[in-house]
Amino acid sequence: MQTLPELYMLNSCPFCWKVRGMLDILNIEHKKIPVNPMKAKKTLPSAPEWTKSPVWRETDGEIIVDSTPIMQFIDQKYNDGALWNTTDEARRDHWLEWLDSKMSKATIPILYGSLFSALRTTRRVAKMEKFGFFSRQIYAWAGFPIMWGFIARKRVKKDGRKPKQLWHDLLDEFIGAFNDGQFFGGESPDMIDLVAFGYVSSIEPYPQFSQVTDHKAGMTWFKAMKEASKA
Ligand SMILES: N[C@@H](CCC(=O)N[C@@H](CS)C(=O)NCC(=O)O)C(=O)O
Repeated sequence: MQTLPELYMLNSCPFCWKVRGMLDILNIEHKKIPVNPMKAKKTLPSAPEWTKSPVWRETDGEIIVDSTPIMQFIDQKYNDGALWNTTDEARRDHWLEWLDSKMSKATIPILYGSLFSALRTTRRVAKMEKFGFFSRQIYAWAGFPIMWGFIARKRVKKDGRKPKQLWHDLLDEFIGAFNDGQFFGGESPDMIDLVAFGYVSSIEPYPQFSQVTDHKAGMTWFKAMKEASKA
């Protein structure tokens, strides 16, 4: 009998961090179930239709997939939709789309964009994940050429900016969209803050995060978000 809702997740997955930030801020008791990406088809309750992480499973067995819909579901069920509700839907929808298309694509360049950073990241990932020893080794050593060789290099080249510059530009743009208050949502965070917080948090465990921490306004917001999730 499942007594708590479950989050199927991967520590290295930025989309999972989006949901994790929301669970922290709303203080929702849940169980985290690590997913071994090489066994996702067997582990995820949404398979075979959906084999990506995160997946959310309610205690009554209801399954929700895809990070943004999961966040909307959780906000609705546990929080009366207060994080999603706004008086300016066009602004919210525009920035949600911006985050899920632009910021989401910036995590791979900073983590895997150079040979050295890709090596550091894959080894850190292998340490951080909870799946078995052999899977972790395969992930670390096979993941590295895939992430660096095929995905990250292409993305960095296409963008033309160094990953650090890309992040500073993104944070300038995001913080520039704030009205009054220290959050996108004003005096307190809203769904858009949480989506951005998830993407930024997903790079925090890695040494490359130091390239982001010298963005002053970005870090002031990031720290305020952390405080909000502890409160
Ligand atoms: N749009 C999805 C993307 C999720 C996603 O791509 N997750 C990755 C891990 S970071 C994954 O599970 N990839 C495996 C696959 O694509 O089969 C979301 O926001 O949840």
